[in-house]
Amino acid sequence: MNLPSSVTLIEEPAGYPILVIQHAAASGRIALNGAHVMEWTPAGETPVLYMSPQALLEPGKAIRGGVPVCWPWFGPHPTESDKPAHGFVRNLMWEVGEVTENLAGVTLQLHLRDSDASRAFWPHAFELMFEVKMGAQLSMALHIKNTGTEAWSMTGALHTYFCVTDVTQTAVIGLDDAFYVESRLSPERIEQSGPVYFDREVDRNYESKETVRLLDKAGGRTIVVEKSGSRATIVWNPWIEKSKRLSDLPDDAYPYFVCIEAANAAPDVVAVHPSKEHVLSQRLRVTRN
Ligand code: TA6
Repeated sequence: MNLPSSVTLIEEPAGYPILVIQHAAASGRIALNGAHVMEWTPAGETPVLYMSPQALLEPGKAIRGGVPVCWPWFGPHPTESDKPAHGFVRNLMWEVGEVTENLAGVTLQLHLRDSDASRAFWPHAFELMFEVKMGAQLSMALHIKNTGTEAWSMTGALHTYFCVTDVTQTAVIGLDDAFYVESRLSPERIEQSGPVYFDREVDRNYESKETVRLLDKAGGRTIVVEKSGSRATIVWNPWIEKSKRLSDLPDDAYPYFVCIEAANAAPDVVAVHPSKEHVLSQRLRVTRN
């Protein structure tokens, strides 16, 4: 593995490889388990991605925080409840491809293709290439290629956990007038009016392609989330009761993060034909209020 000077590979804990980025523009960490961006801290900023202090760092387990890569389905498996939520690629070990650096930051490519392990969950042939550009901004692009002979359909998400200082003083701006469904509880489409605020569990799938802003009023900053290849934006905070049900999240952690997820989620289901590619991507940046 040929790594530039600002990137090192560690095992922490043993048997759990993590790429550590220390660049003048930003620092960060990416676990090879799930090609999971765990940390991104632009120079002069505080961490942008939330990581649970109880996150499990074990091969085959999803990490509570950072940016879980959810694919080839978002949420529960549509028909088979015994399959893992949010697909299986966040639980598999990815391979490191090209890693380069320049004055702006570091570009890392990670790869995953179908295998006996993947076929245990999903019968199709695929190649994924996840490209992460880490610097003053953070860009992530999931390149999804159908290497088989028949078309298949997918959903997925870049399930990003953002640090906030106080979720009750936080708003998501940019979804005004978009329709959403809540928590998969009901198919009722509700129209958003104004910013999204948090005073209960919020678990919404918005029909939106738009850039959104996460206004962390108490923290004095705004995180801008631009995206492409996505017509669904998921907004989630578990609030009190759901937090208690998540063993890898402290009960009192819910005030300190919001998930905003660039997604392909029903009704935004994507068909990929043989030799064709779909790209789901997002770009994050931080501004001071
Ligand atoms: O993106 C929101 C959501 O679908 C919530 O319903 C909640 O389940 C969250 O994902 C976390 O899912 P996970 O499988 O990572 O615990």
